[in-house]
Amino acid sequence: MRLKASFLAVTIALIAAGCGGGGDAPAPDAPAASQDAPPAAAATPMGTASIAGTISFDGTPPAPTPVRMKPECMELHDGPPVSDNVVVTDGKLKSVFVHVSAGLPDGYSYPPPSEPAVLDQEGCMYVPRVLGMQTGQTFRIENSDPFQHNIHPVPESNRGFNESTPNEGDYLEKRFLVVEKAISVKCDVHSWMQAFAFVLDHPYFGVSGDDGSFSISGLPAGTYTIEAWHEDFGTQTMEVTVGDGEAGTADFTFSAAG
Ligand SMILES: [Cu+2]
Repeated sequence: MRLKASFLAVTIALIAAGCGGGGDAPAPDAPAASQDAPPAAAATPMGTASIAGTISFDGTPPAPTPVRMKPECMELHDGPPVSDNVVVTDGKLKSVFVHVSAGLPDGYSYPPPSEPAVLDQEGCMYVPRVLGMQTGQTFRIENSDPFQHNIHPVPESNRGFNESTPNEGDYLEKRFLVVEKAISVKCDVHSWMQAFAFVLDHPYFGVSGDDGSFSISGLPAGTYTIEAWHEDFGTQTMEVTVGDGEAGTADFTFSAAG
């Protein structure tokens, strides 16, 4: 969906550029600044290659630790809630953020998709725990719980905030404008709540699901560095080359040893 939306935005940008400026004789009052604009917005190289993979966990994963929640939160869980920082199912690791960290062609920009990146507050947990978004994309934080949460990201490069969603159904909409990895998102009401937000200037990222899988599509042909990050097990990278229409593979294995 994200990629489709980006493509749509690019298409619209192309149409707009065609209608507005084109031709051999630019309007005499065209702003000089347009000379400095990235070649970009009108020529984002969405491609036909993809890279997918599975994140495995080697060894015995640490046992989930019980989370001692406030009564208002406990009521929302069927059983005792446990931490979700390490979720391993059949040897596959969830919540690994995977993205293209190098190899994209220079000189292009990728407009943010029109739909928001959504982080929910549900049972006094952030869902999903790890998410990605593009610079300038709407970051919507929703509240599915019948009481107050506050959302307190602590970025280093972006502007942080600390605001509440008092009631069920409330939401905040924010934007991060600068590329930044693993922004810690906390709730000052419920100290155990933790999410990590990644802000990238392109759409080529994914997060491993319950089955450890991720996929990144719409890539131009090229050789890419794929970076995989887990909050407890560190960062790994791998180079993958894909041609037009090709499906590349990037499987990673994490372990408690790092
Ligand atoms: Cu909270």
